[in-house]
Amino acid sequence: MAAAQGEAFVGIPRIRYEGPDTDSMLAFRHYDANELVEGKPMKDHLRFAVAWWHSFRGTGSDPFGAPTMRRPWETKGDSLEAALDRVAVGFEFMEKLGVGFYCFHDRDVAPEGATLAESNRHLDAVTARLREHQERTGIRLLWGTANLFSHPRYVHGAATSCNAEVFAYAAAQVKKALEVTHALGGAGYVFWGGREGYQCLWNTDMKRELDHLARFMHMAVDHARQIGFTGQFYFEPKPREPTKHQYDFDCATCINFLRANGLEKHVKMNIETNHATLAGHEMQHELEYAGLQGFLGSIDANTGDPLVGWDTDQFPTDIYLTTRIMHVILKYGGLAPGGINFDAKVRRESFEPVDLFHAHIGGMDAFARGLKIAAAIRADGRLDQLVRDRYASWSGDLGRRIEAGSESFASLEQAMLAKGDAAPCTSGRQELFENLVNTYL
Ligand code: XUL
Ligand code: CO
Repeated sequence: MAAAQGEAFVGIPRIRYEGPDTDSMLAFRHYDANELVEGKPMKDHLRFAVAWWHSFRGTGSDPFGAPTMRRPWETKGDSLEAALDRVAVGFEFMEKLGVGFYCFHDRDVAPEGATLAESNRHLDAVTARLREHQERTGIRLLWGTANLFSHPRYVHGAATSCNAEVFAYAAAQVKKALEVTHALGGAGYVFWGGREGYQCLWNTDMKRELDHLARFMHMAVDHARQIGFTGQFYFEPKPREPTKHQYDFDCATCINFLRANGLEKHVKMNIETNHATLAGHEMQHELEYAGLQGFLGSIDANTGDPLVGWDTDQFPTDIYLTTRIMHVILKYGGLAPGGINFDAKVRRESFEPVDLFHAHIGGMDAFARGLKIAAAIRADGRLDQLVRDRYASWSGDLGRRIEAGSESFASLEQAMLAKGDAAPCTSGRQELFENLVNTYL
């Protein structure tokens, strides 16, 4: 195949659904964008997004080694010109992959300048370019965010810095990031803690830092209202890394923070698999917890390595994991306006451009299978019925009265004194439940 002018991913075709029997490794076996599941096209259930930072800025460097990625189009360093050229590369990738969305931090798409004003000019120039490509391709921005953690000014955090001018700078940066997200028609805006946390409690005024974080988020919400941005705000939990303790530890911590500070109407959760496991939770737990509280917003899809204790941000290929995720998402009515952002990076050993395709195809197929399996579990209804059976006593007289609030300790004491003991419990049948789930895989 002849390379189109300026083509970056030479020789890679548009990735198509070819079904499970295809021999091609550059095809979808399970993700068929328009196939209906529970009456809705797969693309609308899954709303896949590519993370600009990992896919187009990831270098493959790690704490022990230099960059490894071979990216033939990266010839102009971290300049504005390079950032502008990279937009075409990113959109070529997303068009060939067939995803509908992308996500970025301000500093992924445009380089930091010598001053805030210069950084803003860079961002404006790249935004114009992004907009052209969005219009050309129909690919949309799922969410934008600001990088408030890489620059040395953010050494002590941004909104929770001990330095008030750093707070002010971060506010200016988020103001601009919101405006750019709005200009690009972004469906959301994410707050991830970055360095909002602490390394040592002896030098930390936690109350003050948390108050500042809340003030910061209120200012963001106010500014969004002023500029007419109606996208969804998200808070992304992560328990640690880079700080020893991040204030956005897990969903329960974040939701408490939002409620305690009057932000609950404005902000939902953006839940990342590897962050959930770092917090000692399963992803299913985090989704379920956010869902039952009405805070399920969007997800950052990736996975960790059970033998490596940090945020390895690997592409998810485990169908059991994606089944669990999609089962909760279907239960709570879907993610829109959120979606599934692959906050994942190819391994530093996978340094060729084609590896970016293998990684995303694998993740998309894993989620497509998870979606179909979860829908089959729901259509069959046996799992739900078993759960309902387990709680059957709560549909009896006594259970209903307790749930309705018409019993008290005194009335329950009377009932149990009269009976002498509670009815015997039935088996939890965990193994049966687990075996049943495996029958759909
Ligand atoms: C970091 C992380 C971030 C957020 C956006 O672990 O997940 O990339 O998703 O700032
Ligand atoms: Co993330």
